[in-house]
Amino acid sequence: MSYMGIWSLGMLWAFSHFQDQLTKDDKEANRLLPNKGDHGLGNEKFKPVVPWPHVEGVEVDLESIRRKNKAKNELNQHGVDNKQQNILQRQYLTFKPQTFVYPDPVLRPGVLGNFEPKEPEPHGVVGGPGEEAKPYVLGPDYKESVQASIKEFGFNMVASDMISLDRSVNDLRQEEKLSANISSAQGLLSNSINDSVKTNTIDSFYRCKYWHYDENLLTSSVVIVFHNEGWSTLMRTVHSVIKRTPRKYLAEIVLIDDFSNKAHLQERLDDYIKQWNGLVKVFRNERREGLIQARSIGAQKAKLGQVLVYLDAHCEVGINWYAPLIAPISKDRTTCTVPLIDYIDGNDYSIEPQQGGDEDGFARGAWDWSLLWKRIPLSHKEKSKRKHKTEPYRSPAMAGGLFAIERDFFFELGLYDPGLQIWGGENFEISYKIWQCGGKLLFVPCSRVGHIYRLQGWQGNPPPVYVGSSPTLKNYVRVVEVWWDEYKDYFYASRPETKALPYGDISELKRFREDHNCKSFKWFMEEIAYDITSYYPLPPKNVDWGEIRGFETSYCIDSMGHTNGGFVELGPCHRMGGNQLFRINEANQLMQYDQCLTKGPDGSKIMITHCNQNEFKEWQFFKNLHRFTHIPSGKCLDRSEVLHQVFISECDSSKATQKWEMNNILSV
Ligand SMILES: [Mn+2]
Repeated sequence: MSYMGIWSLGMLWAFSHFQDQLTKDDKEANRLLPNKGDHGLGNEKFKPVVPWPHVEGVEVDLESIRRKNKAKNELNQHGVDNKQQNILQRQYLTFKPQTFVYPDPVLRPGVLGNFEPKEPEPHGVVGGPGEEAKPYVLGPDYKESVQASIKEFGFNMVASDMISLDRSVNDLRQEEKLSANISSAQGLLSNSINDSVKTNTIDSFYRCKYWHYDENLLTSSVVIVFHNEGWSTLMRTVHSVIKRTPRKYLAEIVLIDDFSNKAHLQERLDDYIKQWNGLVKVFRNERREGLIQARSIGAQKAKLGQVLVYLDAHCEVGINWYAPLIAPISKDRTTCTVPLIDYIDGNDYSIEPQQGGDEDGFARGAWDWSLLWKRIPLSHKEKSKRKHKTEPYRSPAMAGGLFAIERDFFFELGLYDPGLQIWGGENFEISYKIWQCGGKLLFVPCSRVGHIYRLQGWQGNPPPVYVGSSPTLKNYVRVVEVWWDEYKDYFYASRPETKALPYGDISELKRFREDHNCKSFKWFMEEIAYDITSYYPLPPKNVDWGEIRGFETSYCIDSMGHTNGGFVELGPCHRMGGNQLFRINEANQLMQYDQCLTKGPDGSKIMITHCNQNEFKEWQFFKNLHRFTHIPSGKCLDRSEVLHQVFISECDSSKATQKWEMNNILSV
């Protein structure tokens, strides 16, 4: 495997796309790849394209920035009457100002962008499996080993191991038809309008590949966190970055091993990365820190690049992914960017755009009120802000695994909340922090990165023992307590069981919000996340919630994990919440997560099904009578203790099976 990797890497550099942009020194350096024994690529030689403070690894002194800016803020307060203006100014003073001037990218229709490969990219192995991201399907002989690898790693590692680490990929980037309207606007953008008029007749589509970017882009450290990752999917991530990133911008690739215990991630990995002469580094955590804190550790370790680019450990970057992703950050250091994330099939390794979004497949990152990640179609408001479909657009939130942020800015933001554990909620924390404290979060259509989604049947990675119960729920509570202001009630309405969770000390984070004059969540919901409530309306208040127990029995209503039309049943009460946790709200919905209870097709048995805000408003709970009434039928909630069924029947106050109690259950 490693032989194949090295050989194909050599092929790659023979075809280097960027040769005409590179200086003589760079060409020399490239020829040294791979592993010619020279240290031409050593860290000490890496020079940023744009001089920048802190690139040599001096940590940003947050406290002194705060002190300095506080003094400035106080100065500013004198004599300024307009309060709004004052707040705005104070806010932006809390971060280091942008000093570097970076020109806007220019679209020249028909003129190949300056960062584009001049010819189709070479195959890793000519005609090999999975080249051009064509599906690679294994025969039935492999069934057992494939299943075993999915269980262990979440992907079909058997197929992955057969595909070149340097394979070519398909180009999924957007194109758009040239309209008269856009054509005239184009004159404003392009210096070489004559060129574009001439070439329009040849190629009537705008494409990502016609964008031209100033070459004074910031440099990057690519940070990849992994825990017990499969070999070839991890290394294909690294290979793809090296293959498709212009060398002069790639300061280093920093691998953070979050306490893996698989043999292939030890010496074999150390040996393998030697071929890149220090360009690729591995740091190992001494205990399992979890994805979130391991990313913060990655920020500390990656000191060479001006920008930190975070990638999941099972990705492949797309053609010319770098310049479009980094240009907005070079322009404005408080901008954080996210590539469009494509779907790599974990079975056959084909790559397609993600489903969903608008007619172009564009989506904004969002959440529902229980803080689950959602994608919603790009709004008209955002569309109207752009001249071209291929321009970056604003998103309220990111998915979390893939993003780019200026290193110093990330430190100024305090990295991730150190109280967040393992997994979950950190994507919202960073998104809210960026937006509410004066930064921007952009999705970049012309920067594409494929991500392999875990397949069903993966055994997963259990959290380490030292982490207490419900780390993800605690993270959610920290995030809403710090950032959501009065909106946090909507979270607790959706997840009442989290009300008593001990979420730890958040005073530091509250202080951060204050020191940086961060805006309210209400401002954020109105100005940036204005479209979320039309997809996920604010939930009504709860009337009651908890387990629904047969009165004075040990049996509770249990969804059995059924959703979308399954039946609920009666099961022994376990007081763990989950499938036995329900809530009844002021809109008369009896719910579990985003599902409602209603009567089934036979008019009697109770089923559970997905519901919107105005659906299945059917229930009333009379606490003193121990009775649930089904309003449309006038019947009462009933149960059969023998068959464990739950249904509605004619109300009869003498029937014990129609008596219920609802007891709160708090997560611990
Ligand atoms: Mn992932």
